[in-house]
Amino acid sequence: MHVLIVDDNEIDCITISSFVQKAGMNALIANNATQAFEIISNRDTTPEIIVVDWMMPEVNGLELCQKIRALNLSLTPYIIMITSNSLGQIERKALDVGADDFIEKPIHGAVFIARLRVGERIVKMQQKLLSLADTDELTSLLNRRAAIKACETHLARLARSDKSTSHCLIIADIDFFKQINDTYGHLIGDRVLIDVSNRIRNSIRPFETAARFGGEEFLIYCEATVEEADIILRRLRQAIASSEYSYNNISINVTMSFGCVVINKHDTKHTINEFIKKADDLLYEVKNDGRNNYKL
Ligand code: GH3
Ligand code: MG
Ligand code: MG
Ligand code: MG
Repeated sequence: MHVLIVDDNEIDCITISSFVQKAGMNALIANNATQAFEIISNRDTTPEIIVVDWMMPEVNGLELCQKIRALNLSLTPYIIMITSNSLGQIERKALDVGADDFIEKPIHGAVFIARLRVGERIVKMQQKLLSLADTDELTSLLNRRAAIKACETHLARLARSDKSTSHCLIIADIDFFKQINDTYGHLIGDRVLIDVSNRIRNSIRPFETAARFGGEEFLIYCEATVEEADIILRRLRQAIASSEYSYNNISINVTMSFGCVVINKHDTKHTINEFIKKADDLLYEVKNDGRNNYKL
């Protein structure tokens, strides 16, 4: 748990950070709003909890709190506002602009730590829900929603990159999967889906995206040139088809068909759905040509 402390007073920063450390959390210190935003926008230090002092020169705690909320961060941080007085409806104003909690100085260590724990509980619940919303329950791969989100992030990165890199988007579909269900039953069908997912996961690098896009349809997104995409596709086809799927006394041969579109920097004005459609059209051609193959 990263806790960002934003306070212009050095002594207060040290006191608060000692409580944060006592709670077993990681303290980050900013003395003003500019420093705070630098820490917040750094992926490695994005804080889950932010402790904001109300009275600060330039941007005060109230404005800072409002600005943080306007960022619409993927994880909404838990904000604790701290002030040395409670005059003029300060508490209500703090909560109104998006603070989750409000504490008056001097800070009582044990109570502050207990309040950090409240923040931690809420952040963890949020993380759990976010992860559930992005994960396919059966295969633990990303689900369709998360796949589109991840592809959009990859695409935005490609649009900004100055290198002549390219990406590839693959739509993969299990061949004659209905027959597997009809012959062996839905439960075996589900186990095949899990094993196919694991073979896909093991065929790509950890930072590349693999998702269950629909029933027995998958999406894979990699950084690759046409030549590299060809190698990836060959590896995927091979990984799926090379060995049998064995469950007790049942042995099943599974194959997959793949359609792949290579995306260059100058293509990035198109939407992800357009690339998916292209990959899907190629997949359809592979199906018509006899399956267990790929096209790009
Ligand atoms: P093709 O080679 O043309 O893709 O044929 P197919 O039989 O794989 O394609 P079709 O679209 O006819 O059948 C897909 C099947 O996938 C039908 C559906 O019942 C099954 N399916 C979809 N989701 C699941 C699931 O979560 N578990 C199981 N066991 N089956 C599923
Ligand atoms: Mg101050
Ligand atoms: Mg199929
Ligand atoms: Mg299908």
